[in-house]
Amino acid sequence: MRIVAADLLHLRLRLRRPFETSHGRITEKDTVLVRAYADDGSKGYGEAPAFQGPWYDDEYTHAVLAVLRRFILPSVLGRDLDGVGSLEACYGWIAGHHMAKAAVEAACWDLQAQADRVPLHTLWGGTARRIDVGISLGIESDVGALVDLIEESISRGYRRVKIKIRPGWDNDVVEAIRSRFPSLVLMADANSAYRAEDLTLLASLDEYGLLMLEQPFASDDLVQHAALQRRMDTPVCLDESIRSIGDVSTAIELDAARIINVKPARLGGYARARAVAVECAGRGIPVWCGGMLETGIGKAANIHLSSLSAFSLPGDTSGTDRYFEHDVLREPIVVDQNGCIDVPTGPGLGYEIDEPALQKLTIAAKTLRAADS
Ligand code: OSB
Ligand code: MG
Repeated sequence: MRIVAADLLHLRLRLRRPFETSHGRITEKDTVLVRAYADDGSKGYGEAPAFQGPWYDDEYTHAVLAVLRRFILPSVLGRDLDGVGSLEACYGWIAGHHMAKAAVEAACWDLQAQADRVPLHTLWGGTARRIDVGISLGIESDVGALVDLIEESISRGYRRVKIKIRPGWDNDVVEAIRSRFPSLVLMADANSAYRAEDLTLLASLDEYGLLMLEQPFASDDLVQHAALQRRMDTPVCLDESIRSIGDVSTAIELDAARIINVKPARLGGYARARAVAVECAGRGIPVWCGGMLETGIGKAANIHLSSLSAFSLPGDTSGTDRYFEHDVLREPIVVDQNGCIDVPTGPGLGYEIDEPALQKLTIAAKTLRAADS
């Protein structure tokens, strides 16, 4: 396979509802799409779902665009690729920039799956026909608003709810939600908002029977996560801390996490995400597929990945209708009344792209070509 050209697309999508985490609130989501053209004329899509600012991790929209344009795409364009496995030889020398790399890698997987006429999950060994998903709800102005959102989510079929917490929006909120929804499968995500002195407060969340507590401390502070895990029965889950297989080994060695959030974008692509998931499953650590408020293109690939047997917990792959007014797929991704999404069976991503809609959402575009094509 040879990639002869690629469109680098910067999209801006208005969120249906502002999304607030411990880092602040966003009302629109930027994302970067790579549309890669193979020498046989086929098109593959990949998404780098970084945010406008570097608050989740150190990547952000304009950094993704710059590194793709200056380094990653030039390293790939025009090269003879023996499948996705050859990408490492092209851009393995580039440090970091996992989300940018993940977009190119996903586009290559899409091209390869289309060439083989199989859905992505077949290339990855995924076997589930439908996947369990949940919904991640942001911080609201008051608990009543969050209760309403949870009720609406349950009525739409979601059976696992994640709420965001931060100092001042934690214990009381979890207590109120738990008393209102005694049997709900509930979890909390702090996006690194806590410090060592909060250990006792966090350990007291044990009484609410959470499915897990996600990333309470800084991404580079595994020792603190281990200290908390020693003091609580609720499994600690790591998100931001996990960027490689090595990070998984360190976390397990330290008993800093008993569950891992596998995000292909953060990990640098689907091959690495799959390797992390398989490693975790082999070591008895349940995994689930996280989300980055992706468009349908990113979510579609995540659905295929989630069909691997290692993914034993519901992921943050909600229906496309919950994120944006207008998405980039012709048909929405829908969650059924059992909180499940059907894994598509068509070639590649298995969903059709709505090109006119995609174009309307694009605020900047640049085409890169192989130097010799
Ligand atoms: O930490 O999982 C996270 C959204 C933006 C940044 C970080 C996170 C999230 C979510 C929502 O929790 C996931 C989704 O529904 O895409
Ligand atoms: Mg998280």
